[in-house]
Amino acid sequence: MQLFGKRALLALSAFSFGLVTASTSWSADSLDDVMKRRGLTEKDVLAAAKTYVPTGKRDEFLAFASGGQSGQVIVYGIPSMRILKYIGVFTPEPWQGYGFDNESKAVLAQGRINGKDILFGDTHHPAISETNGDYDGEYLFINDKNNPRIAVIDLHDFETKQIVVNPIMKSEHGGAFVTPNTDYIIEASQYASPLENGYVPLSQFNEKYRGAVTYWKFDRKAGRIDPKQSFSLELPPYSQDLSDFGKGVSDGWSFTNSFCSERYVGGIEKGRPPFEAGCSQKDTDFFHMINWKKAAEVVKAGKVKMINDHPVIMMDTAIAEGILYLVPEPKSPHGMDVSPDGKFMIVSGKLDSHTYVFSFEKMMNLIKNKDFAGKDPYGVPILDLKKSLHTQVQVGLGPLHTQYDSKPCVVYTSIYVDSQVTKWDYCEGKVLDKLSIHYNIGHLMTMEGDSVNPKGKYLVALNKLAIDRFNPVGPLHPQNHQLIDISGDKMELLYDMPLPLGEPHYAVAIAADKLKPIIRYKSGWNTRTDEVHEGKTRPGKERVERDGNKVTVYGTTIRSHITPEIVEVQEGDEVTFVMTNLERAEDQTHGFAINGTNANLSLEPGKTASVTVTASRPGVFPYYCTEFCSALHLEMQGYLLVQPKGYKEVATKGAEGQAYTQADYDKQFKTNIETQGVIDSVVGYIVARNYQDFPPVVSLVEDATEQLGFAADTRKKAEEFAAKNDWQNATLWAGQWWQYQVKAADIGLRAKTYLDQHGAVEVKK
Ligand code: CUK
Ligand code: CUA
Repeated sequence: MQLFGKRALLALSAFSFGLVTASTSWSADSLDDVMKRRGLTEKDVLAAAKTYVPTGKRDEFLAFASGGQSGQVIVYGIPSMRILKYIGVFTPEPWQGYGFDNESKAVLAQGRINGKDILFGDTHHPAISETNGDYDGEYLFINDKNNPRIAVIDLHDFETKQIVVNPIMKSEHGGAFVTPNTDYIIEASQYASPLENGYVPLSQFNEKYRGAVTYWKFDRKAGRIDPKQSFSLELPPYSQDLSDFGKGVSDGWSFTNSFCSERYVGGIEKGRPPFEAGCSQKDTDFFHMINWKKAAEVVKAGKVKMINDHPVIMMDTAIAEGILYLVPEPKSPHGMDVSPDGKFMIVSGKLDSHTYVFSFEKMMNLIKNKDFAGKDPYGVPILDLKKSLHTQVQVGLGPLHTQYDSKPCVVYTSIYVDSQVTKWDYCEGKVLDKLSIHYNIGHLMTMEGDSVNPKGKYLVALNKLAIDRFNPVGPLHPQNHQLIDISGDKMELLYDMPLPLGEPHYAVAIAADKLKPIIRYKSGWNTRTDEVHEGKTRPGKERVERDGNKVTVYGTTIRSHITPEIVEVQEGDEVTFVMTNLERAEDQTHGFAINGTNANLSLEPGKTASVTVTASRPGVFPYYCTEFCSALHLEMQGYLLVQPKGYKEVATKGAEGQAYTQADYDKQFKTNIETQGVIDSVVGYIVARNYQDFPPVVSLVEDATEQLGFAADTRKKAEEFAAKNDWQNATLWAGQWWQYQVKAADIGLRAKTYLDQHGAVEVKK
């Protein structure tokens, strides 16, 4: 404490004597020197200049990538490719306390299947909520392929709020994609299975196995999916794949492609050819064209079968009502991307070198005229491929996904086998440019590229393999996201970003200025239900309540102490800590962890979170704050003491360390008075400038003022004890008073630095 005290005072006095000034010197290296030394070409330097975002500056776009097998979402900036956040979604994420506090455990518990916790997810397709087909930056949805589920993430705080489990699917892939006003989120099955739960032999595949598509109703006001208003359509047992919603002229329709329309059931272990052979025999598969608006009316009219308590429109109803059609598409297709105006649907065949552009107008005419090429085995009308096509373009071997540019008719398709991105014109049907990537691209993403208003500028190639791009880290390589400049005629590769969390499939990117996340919660907030937490605790109201063997600790955290600091319980008690972070200052998060348990909270400013532990064995269990939140962070500690059953207190001597005298008190008092002088000079420096023009400084000043208020309160306590000649308590409270002063000074210096760096000017009084 003394050492820090001297250092802090030194820093403070250095400031007050004007010795601390912003550094103006710059490295003596010239750009040429650096290029030579690091072996950089002019092209490298240009690419660097296009991606580099200097300290303090921000990115133009934010990307949300699926985290693949990690079950999370990865957030990064474009063009810098700096990772900003991993959002815990289907999998516990310790830093955020996700899956460790009771509130987020309740969210993960929504994702239980047959009562079982599922602790991973295979996330594929994130979707940002839309208003009139434009990204609105309010919500993000993402699917889990392995255990058919959709999660809702609120982009006001980047937290997962809800997980819904698909009631009829056993596997999925074609989600999450949203309607132009986010009325519905689509989820399409992948591997056909019986819609009911239970065993059905594969010999009954054609009759009993089914695909399906679910339309999840999104309640925008509640910010949650409403499962009661959601419904599904029964589909043939083709392996449904990607989906997209129509927009503009095609609003009201959705499109879902499929592979293995051969309905092969495998059996390699019996000497039969594997799935990959049986599922790629035919030249074409089918995409499903579904009138979801009409389907919603059919559900309202009650023409559904309840399966697992969930309304399903069966195929014969869908056929009779004219809401389901099939369109042949290149075999083993991937990608289903509707153009910004909704007039075209682009599909690629993984085993074809062509990409097919379907015309919504042509298909609607065929439907209107009942001009069908035939029916599938389930009676679903099939449209003629040639009559549905606008054009067909040879783009390369193994085309997958397509994204739209801001320039009319321009699109980019990922070419998996050739490891390329092909830029082409879907109106004219011609290739414009090709760029090699490293290696084996899956999805690709342009800025707001699946909205009605793509922004162009950048493209990210989400590559499946990295091979030799990065320093080797063992056989499991990171993924490689490559940033490509698409502002000119020729695509230019700018940057390789390794992503080491899982295999992202799709990603979406939104203009950063559309996102308006909060920086603190309303005080005492349950961030998972978005309500005031029932255990919200105000300063001074911290307490421990007991009800039988249930003990509830209503605690708070603030720099730099946890209240209470000592919690004594008996062996066998069930102890719940409900902790409220009292901070209002930006980024002043505290953690809370208890030895020997999984208790691990992240308490962002204003948040209340709880955790329950069972005191199953007697002992001493230190708890502490896990975030380095302040100079006395290490002292942000406490003890959970679990007494053995039947324990009787015995009096002991010399319980704790040091005894203090009047001289100690006087010394501390003098230090504090001197420190106050220094603080006053910092305050003087700030208020002499136009600090009110800088909102971050205004909130720092508020925070410092609060700390000084605490300092004044503790000074009073110190003086009261001094008046009673209780030098022990007087000295310790004087020490606490000084702690608040140091915090205020720390904040003051941060404000001063900010003002210096942002060109604040002196104001004349
Ligand atoms: S999928 Cu993985 S590359 Cu799930 Cu959209 Cu195409
Ligand atoms: Cu709070 Cu460390």
